[in-house]
Amino acid sequence: MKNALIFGLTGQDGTYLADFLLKKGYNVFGTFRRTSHRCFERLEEIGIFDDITKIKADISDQTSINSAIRQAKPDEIYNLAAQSFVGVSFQQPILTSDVTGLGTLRILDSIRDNAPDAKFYQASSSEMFGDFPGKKDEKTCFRPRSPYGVAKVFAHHMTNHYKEAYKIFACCGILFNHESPLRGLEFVTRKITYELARVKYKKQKKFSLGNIYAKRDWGFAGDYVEAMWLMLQQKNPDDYVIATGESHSVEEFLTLATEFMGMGDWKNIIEIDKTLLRPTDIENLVGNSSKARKELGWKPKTSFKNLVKEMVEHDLEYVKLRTDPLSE
Ligand code: NAP
Ligand code: F7E
Repeated sequence: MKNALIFGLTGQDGTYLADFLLKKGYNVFGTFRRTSHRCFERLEEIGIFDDITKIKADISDQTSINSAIRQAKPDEIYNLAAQSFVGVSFQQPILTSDVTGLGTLRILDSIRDNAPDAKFYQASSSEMFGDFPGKKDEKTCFRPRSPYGVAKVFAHHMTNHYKEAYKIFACCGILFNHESPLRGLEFVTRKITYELARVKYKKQKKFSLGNIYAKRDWGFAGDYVEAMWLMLQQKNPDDYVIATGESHSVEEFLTLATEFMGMGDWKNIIEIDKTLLRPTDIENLVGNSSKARKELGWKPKTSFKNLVKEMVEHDLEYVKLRTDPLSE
């Protein structure tokens, strides 16, 4: 039985990946941070909490990274841990660089000393491309437009450097936006489905959004974790773009979600709040994942429409059952 170690177990992707690896028969270890409240809601929601060995580690702390790697004795290590919210990276650029950028280097350096034969997956991001025009693939230049994007470019290059210099089997998955019912509440898709459900149940009247004209290539997180695993099963390590190849605006997502909720015109519910606009945003991000489709045999299974529908159905139940409003 193979051992897998996931940094960032408690996040959206960590939860889907843990579930996927358990189904493949892996012994799954995952890290979580010390917090003043429980952080295992997602693992509990999909019923895998008891199946994973949980290790306390923070990727800004080298000692705990080393212990996690020594304890798990991993065949495969997935680095999904990050300060992953682009908006906050403008307010906390130093923390973002430390966690999202240097955190990856700390893990790589620990692998070199403690698990040189482990295969390593790095969660790179389409945010690294910034406003480079057209469909992006593995050869497109990076022109990041946020502290988060800059930190991910650092981590991406550092991963490739360790691969070359120390022969670590390391892959970067350059993933475009991927969403799900387990998406964090501050990301725009989940914010929309969660807040709309609250309006529907009369728990609030309105909510605010920022740049609703921005377009993203939105896939389903459950489909994307399979691509992470496939990269580590190849003969040679390489980097891959993972995307649907379609982009939709925030406004389109909002319109479709409102329809699926069976609600009227969203113009009566939404206010545009200028404080939610970012100092620099990316107007349109769309990826070309031909290489992954050809070499990994991967393709997305969930359409944009079904993704929105699934998130709406989830949040209609989720909000109905909750007595403690999360956004207040
Ligand atoms: P997420 O839901 O925000 O999860 C991030 C994870 O990182 C959480 O488990 C979080 O722990 C953990 N974390 C944060 N700071 C940490 C620290 N200092 N030490 C250890 N762990 C820490 O993000 P996601 O959507 O699952 O994304 C997974 C990875 O893919 C991230 O690296 C993200 O940047 C990258 N990515 C995401 C997308 C996307 O569209 N989802 C696209 C491209 C790349 P807590 O639960 O305690 O906060
Ligand atoms: O924003 C606009 C916002 O925060 C999408 C992360 O997973 O994907 C994600 O980053 C767009 C932006 O995701 C609101 O300005 C409008 O143009 O959902 P988001 P993101 O910034 O694309 C990449 C690939 C990652 O790697 C990241 O980790 O929507 N937008 N109004 C809004 N965004 C938010 N959050 N909230 C709003 O009210």
